Amino acid sequence: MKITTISASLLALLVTACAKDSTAVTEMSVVMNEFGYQPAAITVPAGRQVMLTFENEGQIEHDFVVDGIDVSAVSCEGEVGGHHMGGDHSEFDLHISTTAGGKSTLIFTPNQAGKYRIFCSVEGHEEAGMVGELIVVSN
Ligand SMILES: [Cu+2]
Repeated sequence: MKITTISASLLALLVTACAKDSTAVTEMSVVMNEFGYQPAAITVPAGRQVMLTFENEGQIEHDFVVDGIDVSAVSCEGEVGGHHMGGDHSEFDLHISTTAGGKSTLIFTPNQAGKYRIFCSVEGHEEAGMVGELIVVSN
């Protein structure tokens, strides 16, 4: 009986998460591998919710970092692996990792237009060329 109760609670949580996702205005998929992002340039509108889904097609864990950006309502879902989430748990403003072969989703609202550098914070990856650009355009 106890297990049934827990399962029902989990299901309720999942349903809630899906309902939240459907409000995303901009949804994009980004592929990660050794060593880059595809696409490397991501354009999103300011002031609206963005949902980026990362698919790691590489053999090792990668992440997505943007620092020095004004964002709100940051959350992460999926196979984020051993390190780092967004928001208060990260040293960076946006930070989500994705396990090898995994998928993870980063939700945020960018508040100001501008061009922001993207990089992978796994040691040596930025130097190997794992960088990109997040372009936030005003409405
Ligand atoms: Cu990487």
